[in-house]
Amino acid sequence: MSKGKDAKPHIGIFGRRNYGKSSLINTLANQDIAIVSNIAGTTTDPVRKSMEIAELGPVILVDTAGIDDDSVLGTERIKRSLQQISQIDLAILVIVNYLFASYEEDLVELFRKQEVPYLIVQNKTDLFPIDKDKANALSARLQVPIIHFSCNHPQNVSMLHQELNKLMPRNALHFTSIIGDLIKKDDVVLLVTPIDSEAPVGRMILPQVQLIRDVLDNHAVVVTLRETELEAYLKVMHPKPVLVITDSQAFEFVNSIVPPEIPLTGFSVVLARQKGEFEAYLKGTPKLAELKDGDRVLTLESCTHHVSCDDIGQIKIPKWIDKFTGKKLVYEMVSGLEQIKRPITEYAIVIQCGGCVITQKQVKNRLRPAIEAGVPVTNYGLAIAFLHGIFERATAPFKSKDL
Ligand SMILES: Nc1nc2c(ncn2[C@@H]2O[C@H](COP(=O)(O)OP(=O)(O)OP(=O)(O)O)[C@@H](O)[C@H]2O)c(=O)[nH]1
Ligand code: SF4
Ligand SMILES: [Mg+2]
Repeated sequence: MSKGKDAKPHIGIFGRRNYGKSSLINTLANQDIAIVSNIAGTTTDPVRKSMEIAELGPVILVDTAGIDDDSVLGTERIKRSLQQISQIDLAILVIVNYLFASYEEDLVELFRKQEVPYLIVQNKTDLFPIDKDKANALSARLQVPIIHFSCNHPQNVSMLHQELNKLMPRNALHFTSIIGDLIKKDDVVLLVTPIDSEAPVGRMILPQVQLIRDVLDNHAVVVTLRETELEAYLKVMHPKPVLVITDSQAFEFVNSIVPPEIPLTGFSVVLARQKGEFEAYLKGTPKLAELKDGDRVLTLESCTHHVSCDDIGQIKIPKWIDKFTGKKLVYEMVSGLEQIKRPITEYAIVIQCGGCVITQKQVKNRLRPAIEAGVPVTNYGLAIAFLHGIFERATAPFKSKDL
């Protein structure tokens, strides 16, 4: 089953300048898609290439700028290369002639910290002799595979494919069902999708499409309607839905119509469970009620170009929080991978968007500093549910389940 475009597994390639990182991408893709030259520093910024790799299927390879001890690259560029580590599911570290010094040690330390599995490609073996003892010692010390390779004579490419396949975390590779544990074959799920001035013209938004597909994948039935048709249809609907999922913005209204015996939740609550730190959200969300005057609220949006969350994070959620708490709060928003302006402990709560265009791992890494520092975290869907007094109802369908 394939995932959305940006949710494909990401493999990052790291290593010193001129070591053949871009050449390796071309070899893996079996075509010239990355620029290669014998001038050190050819790749200047991280570049993402979408491709099919034997064994793994569609992946995104991230080519990074080589950084090394003599690097003349600016610190910004180095930072951008290292930032990629939080975005990937698997790393390839390219070395040449077994040089493994502080630059490589620092990189593998970052891989370890961010729980990114990696392997080592010892490249340019056509120029430098293979030393099995050195390779075995390094592999044993780091507990990772080392593949002897030459981009000029890539006989070992299928071995590399196999190792990548072995190391790739299964959850990055396989799409897990969003609500498969809540429904069974032939169940009916009712989706409420308001079509207002904010709805994109002529299409459904990604979370709605993902859920429709998920219900169908589970051989269940999905009925989709607007909130305007909900009341009349529910009266005649037979069999009744096992679950109603509504757009979070229509939550209050839908909550007033769907009888209490029918489980009700929101698209963003469902997606928070699939992609995010759901347990931490369940604990963190009620902290919204404890905000005090002067507290800082940090909102994290994962798109740089706001695709479908235009003013939810910037205007609506702050307005609802102000109304709910009656406090004077300071709101800050960070988009994409932008740096968070202050130390994370200066924020009273962190609100993450639905993260619909990024991977689970990327959401987790984005929230890790806050969770490690004990700063409460929540997300759009759960915060909206809480601020509208329906948090309990919206999360109840999942509380009886193993999270
Ligand atoms: N002989 C030999 N040359 C190689 C091999 N792999 C890459 N090269 C050459 O090494 C040079 C650098 O290759 P790139 O792929 O541009 O290296 P890079 O690591 O992407 O370098 P930066 O982008 O500068 O960080 C080019 O001239 C390649 O043709 C190899 O296995 N053997
Ligand atoms: S939920 Fe996040 S990732 Fe999805 S459209 Fe909104 S800002 Fe972008
Ligand atoms: Mg390069």
